[in-house]
Amino acid sequence: MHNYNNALRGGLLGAALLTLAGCTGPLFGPGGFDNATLENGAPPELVSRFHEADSDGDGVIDPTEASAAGLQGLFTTLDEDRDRQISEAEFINGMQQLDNNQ
Ligand SMILES: [Ca+2]
Ligand SMILES: [Ca+2]
Repeated sequence: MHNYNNALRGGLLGAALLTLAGCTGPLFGPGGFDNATLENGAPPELVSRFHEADSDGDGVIDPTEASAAGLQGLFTTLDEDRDRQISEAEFINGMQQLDNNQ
């Protein structure tokens, strides 16, 4: 019953990968971060800058919105998971890191 063993190994590997992903996912994944909690701990000026840049209000800054807000130069820096959208968590964490580095 080789097939059974292979399936078992695949399942264990998948579980291990899920566990690894779970360690970093909540920081970056959409929905992994509760926005209300995030905004409570975030500097209000960054929260309002995010909402100004997110002109269609879908909760992420896309490349078009980033250009309109003058953020195109920061886009790849802020887009940590490279999904071509800047989530609120990415924006706030990224901008805070940029401020700390100045
Ligand atoms: Ca948007
Ligand atoms: Ca992203």
